[in-house]
Amino acid sequence: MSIYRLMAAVVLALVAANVQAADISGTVTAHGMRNNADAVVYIDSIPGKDFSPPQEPMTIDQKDMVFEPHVLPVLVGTTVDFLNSDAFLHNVFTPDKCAEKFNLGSWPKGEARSYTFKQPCAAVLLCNVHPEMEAFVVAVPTPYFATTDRAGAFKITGVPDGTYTIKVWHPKLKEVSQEITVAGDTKLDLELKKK
Ligand SMILES: [Cu+2]
Repeated sequence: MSIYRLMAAVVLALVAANVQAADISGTVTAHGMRNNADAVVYIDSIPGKDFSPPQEPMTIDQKDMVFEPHVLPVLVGTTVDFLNSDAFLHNVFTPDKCAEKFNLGSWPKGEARSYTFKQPCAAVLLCNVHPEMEAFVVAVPTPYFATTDRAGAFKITGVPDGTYTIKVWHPKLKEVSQEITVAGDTKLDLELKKK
């Protein structure tokens, strides 16, 4: 079989496997914020369903004294590599119990240190060298999550039809929880307000 026929077969198999899966898309309005970015929209735990975390780690970079990305959602069990891309030392620690208040020490340019998020957690990440640095890892119980862009748009892909609890987390605004029934592609608009 030629490589092209093989690729075509793989694509067709993937399409067939995804027939039942839908997208949840829409916008989040973050009232009182400069823009609508950095909200995490996700499906909360589904009774009777466990999901395997990805084998490959996710990465948060420290570059020009900024954590990139600022907000990283992951499936519980995912390992995050914290990379230093600056020519000086950075540190990463969290005061949050759900991430075991980890402190990874400090390390030079080109190196990374890792932490595996073992339970649902919205952990703030700080650097004890640069107090202005801040980021968040949001570990959630399902692989169905997305972050919003500055316009507030989000898209969760590959969701099987069903009824779920959608949650929205934001660094500064009150968490929102809402039931949703997915039967094919589904639209959802949400509003976040002050705590
Ligand atoms: Cu730093």
